[in-house]
Amino acid sequence: MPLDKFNIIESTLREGEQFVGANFTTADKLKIADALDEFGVEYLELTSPLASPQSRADCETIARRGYKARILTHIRCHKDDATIALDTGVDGLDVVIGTSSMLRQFSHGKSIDEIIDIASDALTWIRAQAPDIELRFSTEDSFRSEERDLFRVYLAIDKLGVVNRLGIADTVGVATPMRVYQLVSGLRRVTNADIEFHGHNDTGCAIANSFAALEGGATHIDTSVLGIGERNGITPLGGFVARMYTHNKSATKRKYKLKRLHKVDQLVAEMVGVSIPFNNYITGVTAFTHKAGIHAKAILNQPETYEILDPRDFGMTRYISIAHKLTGWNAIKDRAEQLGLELSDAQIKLVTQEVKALADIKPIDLNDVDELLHRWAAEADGELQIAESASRIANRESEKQIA
Ligand code: HCA
Ligand code: CU
Repeated sequence: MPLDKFNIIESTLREGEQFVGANFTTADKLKIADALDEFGVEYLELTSPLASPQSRADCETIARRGYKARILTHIRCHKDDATIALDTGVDGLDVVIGTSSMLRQFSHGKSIDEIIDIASDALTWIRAQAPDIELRFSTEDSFRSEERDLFRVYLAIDKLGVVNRLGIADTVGVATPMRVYQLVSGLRRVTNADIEFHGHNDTGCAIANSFAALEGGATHIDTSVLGIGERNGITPLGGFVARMYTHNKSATKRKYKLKRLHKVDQLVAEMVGVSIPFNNYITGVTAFTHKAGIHAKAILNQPETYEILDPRDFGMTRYISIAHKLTGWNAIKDRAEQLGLELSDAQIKLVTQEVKALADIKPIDLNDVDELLHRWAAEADGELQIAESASRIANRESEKQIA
């Protein structure tokens, strides 16, 4: 399957609500849902309607709002949960049950056989109630589950023919891309169902793991804005989109309104009381900032030399930092041109040396560079005037002599 056929299940309104700073009001949720729908994600996943009366009302409101994105809610593997969830009018249910020995021992206490029985019963019942709903079954903490247990569960559920999608969850962020690829491609070989991957980012692998899942045959990837979620969260929407843009620029540009990403990141950052991290994918303040002279020179000639993402596609702008000791004369020359100052290359090289010498003594900023450039330009101007008047005088002298 080509990797461009993937779907984003945007879970800011479910996993993201599990972020410690998130406390979304109905109005907040609608703003987030509107922004994500405009951006173009294929699905929005919402907190279970059983979480609170407001959560239930919000599910109903969002399900009725007429978004292009399909609306899902996330529930435990219980018929009672499913009944309430179906009543909200959502397009699909994401059903989850823990399969790892940890969760079996310390959470629900069920054996694998019991899990299969409970899940088969609940899922068959849900399908009977709602023949057209999108139904997903996922195993929580899949990567600390015995692989043979996992496959027994997935195969038993798949065989029922009632679910559209099987989910794999790296609940604790322990997986690596190779493991994800291996597990997803193993599952791909035994099922025709869609495959979803949900990856936590505890060890920084969430984006790479999501990509490896697609390479292994997954069809759906869970994200949240800025990656917010339990602990340090899951695959961030922006970082995942950066990865997919790099894989296939035109397909990703067609799928999503990339210029809206900054607004989405900013909106959610403000709502949960954080700033967009300086080194965030695409929207971080340094994401398109270049510094070293060698980089600056090449960037000025051809941005692709050091940029795999075109900032313009995301409505962002490139910045070349020139006020430091690593600067180079090409960048200083570019700045002189921006300021409309005429200096020869030899003069620009001397200014560059002065900038470096000054930066060795103290931290400097663009004003210091500009001041040096202006001073040099004024001096150069002065020298030119002296030279011009000297040549005019010399000319007059020689005219006199001829006369
Ligand atoms: C959690 C549940 C979950 C569910 C993922 C899924 C996880 O622990 O809060 O339904 O695919 O990380 O396992 O978010
Ligand atoms: Cu999770």
